Amino acid sequence: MKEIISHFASIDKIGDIKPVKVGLINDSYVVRNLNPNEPSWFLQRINHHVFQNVEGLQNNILKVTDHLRKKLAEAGETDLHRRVLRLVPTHEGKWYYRTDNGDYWRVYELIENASSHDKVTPQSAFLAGEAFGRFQCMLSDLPSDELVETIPNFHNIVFRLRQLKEAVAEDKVGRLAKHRHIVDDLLRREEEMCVAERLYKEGKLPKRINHCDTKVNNMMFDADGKVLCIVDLDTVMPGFVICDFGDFMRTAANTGEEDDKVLDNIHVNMEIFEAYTRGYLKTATFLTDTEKELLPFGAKLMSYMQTVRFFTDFLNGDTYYKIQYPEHNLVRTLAQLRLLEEQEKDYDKMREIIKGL
Ligand code: GN1
Ligand code: MG
Repeated sequence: MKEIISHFASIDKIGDIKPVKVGLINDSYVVRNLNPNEPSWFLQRINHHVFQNVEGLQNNILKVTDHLRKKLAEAGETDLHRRVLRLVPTHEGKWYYRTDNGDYWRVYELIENASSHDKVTPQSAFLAGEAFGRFQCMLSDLPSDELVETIPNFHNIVFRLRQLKEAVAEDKVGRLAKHRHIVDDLLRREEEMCVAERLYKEGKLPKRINHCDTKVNNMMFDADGKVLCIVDLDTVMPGFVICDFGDFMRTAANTGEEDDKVLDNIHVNMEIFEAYTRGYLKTATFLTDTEKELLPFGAKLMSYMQTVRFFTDFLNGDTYYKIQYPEHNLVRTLAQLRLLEEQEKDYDKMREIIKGL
């Protein structure tokens, strides 16, 4: 590890290296800088099976962070090193380092005195809503043809359902028989869930630059509970804003865990839903009426899409998401499906809240 970080930083300054458990895709470490006047580092091994175009991925992140930094500076922000991620180049001036065995690594400056949370209060949900709206606003004039699609069809539910159907047809590891009812449960909702893709084709729903992974813990707060910045920029690419809205609700407005084994823990936290929406509508001033109307649908769509993705991975033998125990992807599937059912029960309430706002 020390050898890897030394391609980015001066070897005589490197202190402790500790793994951190964040996310289901990349491997992350905090590397302490022995020079107390300079920032420490956040080292990541990029999962290049998931992100197959690492060059394109890193270029995206560079463009996005440069753009955000420029916007923040124009708005008079001074604490720039904590308000936006900053990549650290290698000694050769590259934005990633490839080892002889084909692994890819990158380094960010560590954002000090900041933390992310798996649960939020209504107050912090409001601030989070404002922050994600602002994030989309700041990126709205970055030409989207300058970004590559780091994972093609990432939030395209038509594509995700095709992957599910393939997994069902192949049943590679013989896991289908006991769980066929899940396939039925999912496919019964197929037509409804593909409505956004249909509206897009008809020119009624735009794509905008999205974060595409607005999990609640992808946002850093300072010690006073103020939002500092949005992290995990791997999937910033054009998409439907209702998906970013929905992914936050999937993770933050759930009283249970993403992989809760106790399904009765799982309900929609309506207070969080209301608070986030209020914050988001305040800053996301670009939304069309169709987008606003589809926000509660976005919440359902993302729980549905995550159910489809977890279950597809379960059927394929757990090749995509990191798992902690053998049936983890099944447990995740059932928890996300329950969340979807809860959101369906509360759908009219969610729509009322949006109308009221
Ligand atoms: C993955 O690794 P992480 O936690 O940032 C996934 C997201 C899923 C999420 C589910 C590139 O995100 O799309 O919503 O797990 N990222 C990728 O927890 O597939
Ligand atoms: Mg991510």
